[in-house]
Amino acid sequence: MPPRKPDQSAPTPASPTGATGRTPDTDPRAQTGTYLTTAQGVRMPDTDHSLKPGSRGPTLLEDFHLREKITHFDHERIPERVVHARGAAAHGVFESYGTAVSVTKAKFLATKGAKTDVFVRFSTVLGSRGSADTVRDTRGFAVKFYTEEGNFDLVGNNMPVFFIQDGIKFPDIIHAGKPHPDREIPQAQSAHDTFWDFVSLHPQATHHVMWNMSDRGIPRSFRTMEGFGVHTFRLVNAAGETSLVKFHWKPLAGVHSLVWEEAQIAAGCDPDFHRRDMADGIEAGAFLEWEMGVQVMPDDGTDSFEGIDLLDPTKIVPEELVPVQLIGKLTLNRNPTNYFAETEQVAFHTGNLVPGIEVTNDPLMQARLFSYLDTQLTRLGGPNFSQLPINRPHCPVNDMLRDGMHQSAIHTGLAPYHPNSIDGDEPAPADEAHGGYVPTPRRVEGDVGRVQPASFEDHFSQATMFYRSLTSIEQAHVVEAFTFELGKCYEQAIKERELAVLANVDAELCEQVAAGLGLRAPKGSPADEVLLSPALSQVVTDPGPVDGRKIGIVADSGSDLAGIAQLSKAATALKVTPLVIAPTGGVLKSGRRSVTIDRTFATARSIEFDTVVVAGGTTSTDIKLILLLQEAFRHCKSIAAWGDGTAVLEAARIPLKAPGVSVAESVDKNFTATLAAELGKHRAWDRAPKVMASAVSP
Ligand code: HDE
Repeated sequence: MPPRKPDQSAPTPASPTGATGRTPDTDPRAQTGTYLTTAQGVRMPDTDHSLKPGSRGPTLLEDFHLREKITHFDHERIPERVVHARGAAAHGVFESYGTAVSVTKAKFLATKGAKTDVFVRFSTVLGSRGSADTVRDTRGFAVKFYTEEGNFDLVGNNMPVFFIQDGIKFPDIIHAGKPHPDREIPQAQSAHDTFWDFVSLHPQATHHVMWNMSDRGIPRSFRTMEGFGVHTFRLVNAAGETSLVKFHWKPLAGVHSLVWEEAQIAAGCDPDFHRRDMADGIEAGAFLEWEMGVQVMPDDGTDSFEGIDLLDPTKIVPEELVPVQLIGKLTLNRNPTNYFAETEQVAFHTGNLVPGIEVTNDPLMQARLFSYLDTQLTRLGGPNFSQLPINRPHCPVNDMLRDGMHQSAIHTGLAPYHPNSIDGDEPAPADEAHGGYVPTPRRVEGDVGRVQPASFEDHFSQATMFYRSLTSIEQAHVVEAFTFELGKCYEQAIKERELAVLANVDAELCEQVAAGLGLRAPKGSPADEVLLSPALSQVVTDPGPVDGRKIGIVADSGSDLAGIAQLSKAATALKVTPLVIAPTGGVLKSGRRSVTIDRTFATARSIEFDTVVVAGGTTSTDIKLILLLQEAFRHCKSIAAWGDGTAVLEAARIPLKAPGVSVAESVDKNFTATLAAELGKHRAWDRAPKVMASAVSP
């Protein structure tokens, strides 16, 4: 073979901000040099005044600095994602337990102890990029694994099922869920006519709608969300044996949600509630953690398991039938440096697969395999977005793709085609033995038609299973959510049609929603007996971990500062953030002790705290504090006080004997242990029936 041309030496590498490797500062994330320059590196003496003839003259076209500055600004935005526009992300690591070796040859899963870099983006589906975090919606849970065999993207959600069974309906459901096309309202909501028009006309959406109307639609935090790959994947092990698999993410912090009123308050008080929570948690060392799990079903040629069609994305396989086996741990431990460069420009794609992980014929999955790359060509402005730092694989790439907008690689060689006799016939195709992605043969045959299997026609049995597997408080929340959302619709026919759908899920559910709407409950034919799946409920009786939670400590000038210091220390040791709330900002002092105030009564709102504790000696009864305590009580959060701080609770009319209300003489080990246990249960749900029935003050 002739050698490569001798004059094709590599150019001196320079980062996008001019680092050439010759300066001490070669970090491509950083700006280089200390002087202000143009994009061409020319130093500028003034960036505050445009170039004019005389101080009152018009601006000159020759002002290259002005033109460059404004032109670049004019193009700072890229199209937001058509769905999942609102998102937040973090870097981390995935460590394999090695237990998946029996089902997959994918090295990052099969090798015990293997550590793989990841970037994970969480999102809502419907809202625009600037919409609120806490709206009722499905959440995206997209994980990019930078494996040694190439990038694998698991582009999942926090719910295991989807609204539609065939990807061709995706534009329809999204057009229905997005704001109305005339006034562009409501933003980031499903509580409007077009959404309920669509889902009431599509019984296939029922199961997913049940999840959205449940507490899963309003997560407490990204760290308390479960994640699901949704579709069934085909995994292949080193011996070539295949299995059908559903992916799960199990949060170590447990699965917890907001209550609806909290979600609504947060949407106004802190629209960044979830992204702030994640960023603050990581900064405080309370990393977000999940275990990855798989449900493994035999690949026996039927693509189904015990009567459940595994190609139907509106169905789950209950964990009681097929347990989730844990195969690794994900830890998110680093915040992005730049939102746009990383979170906005990251491009996930269900077609980013590595050897050992394959797709199935799920018709929703099939459409996704087309959609992601396609949408990204527009969103990221051309075909070279895989070269962006956040999208680059962390393994060798030699792809023969050339040119195109924003090409940033300087390819050498003359023969980007295969085979060639000029560039040493490189790159060489890799067979399976050399790590090539060789799909397992799967036979496909049939008469072409716009058809679906009969097994896709059961739309209700799993919706019924989901509802009946919830605890009574969770069911009450589902009833409230349906009543709220349908109550926001104007068209009577839509409400009635959705009630007819609910009548096929559960008669009592339908009756309660109908009562709330002031309508008659239609008769349906819900399943009498369904398998119950306790794993679907998120209410816990045993306290779980409390990492990343927030405790509000109410104090004023008379408070017991030693007790506050002790409580803060105990909280910090549990990776819980203590925040002192006082009438004004500044510092509280007593003798030689001082405590910094984190929030004032004006800046604090109950939604920020998982627990509120009134310090001994506190006497303030400011109306904003009373409101804060009453909200925390209504939202079934644990509330506590020590010493004469209990008087403040009484002023807020909080019954000291109500479930989840703890009082003590002083801060001691018992008191902090009780608080940790209450916090670990997430809410005092025993309080809920009375609160909901307005049977207790406030
Ligand atoms: Fe997506 N989806 N989707 N989706 N999806 C996108 O890709 C699409 C579906 C999911 O944080 C888009 O780059 C179709 C199911 C997440 O960047 C787009 C269908 C699930 C994210 C797209 C589905 C998802 C997206 C928009 C039906 C859960 C955000 C921008 C066939 C398993 C990823 C983009 C991120 C984003 C298409 C259904 C999850 C348009 C056609 C089911 C988490 O390509």
